[in-house]
Amino acid sequence: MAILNILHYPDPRLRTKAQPVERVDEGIRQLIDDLLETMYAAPGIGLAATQVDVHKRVLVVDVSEEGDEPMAFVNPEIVRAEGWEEMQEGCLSVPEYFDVVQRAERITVRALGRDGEPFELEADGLLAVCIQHEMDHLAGKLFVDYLSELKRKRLRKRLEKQARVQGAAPEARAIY
Ligand code: GNR
Ligand code: NI
Repeated sequence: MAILNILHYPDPRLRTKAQPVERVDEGIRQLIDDLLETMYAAPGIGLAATQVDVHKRVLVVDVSEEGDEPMAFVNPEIVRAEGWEEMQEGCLSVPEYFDVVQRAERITVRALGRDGEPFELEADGLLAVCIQHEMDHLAGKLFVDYLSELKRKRLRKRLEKQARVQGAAPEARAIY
C-alpha cells in the first residue's frame, strides 16, 4: 500500500484520457488499494486513477459516514441516467475551491469490481454525483470545466500563483 501524489489543476496530465483495463490482475488490485489509501488519507470521498497520473479506467469511492464502505470500479460505463440535480462539489485536484455543478440525479453504472467480476449498480444522491465526478476525471474532465470562463480563469491564476509560492525558496515567499 502507498499514498500517491495527487496532481493539481491546471496540470495538463489531468487532461489525459484513461485507457480501458484489459484484465483485473494483481497490478490493478494494487492500484485500487493505493487509490483507496490515498483517498482516505486526503481525505476524500472518491479518487480516479487519472488524479495520481495513472491513465487507466479505475476509480474508487466511499461516501459512507464512517468511511468503511470502499467501492472500486474498473472500466465503468453509465448505462442509464435520469433527472437533474445540483450539488456543491469540491475536488482533491482543485484545492480549496467549491462550486455547484449540475449532473444526472440517478444513474446505473456497469463496471468490473476488484475481483474482476462485472456488476451493475443503481446510484442516486452523493454516490451518483461522486461516480459521475470520478468518471469525468477518467475522460480528462474536471468539475471546473462546468463553470463560467471567468470563474475558471480566476481560479487557474490563483492556483498557478499558489504553486509558484510553494515552489519558491522560503525567503522569497514574502514577495508574493
Ligand atoms: O472528496 C471529494 N468530495 C466531493 C464532494 C462533492 C462532489 C464530488 C466530490 S469528489 C472529491 C474527491 C475528488 O476529487 N475526486 O475526484
Ligand atoms: Ni475530483
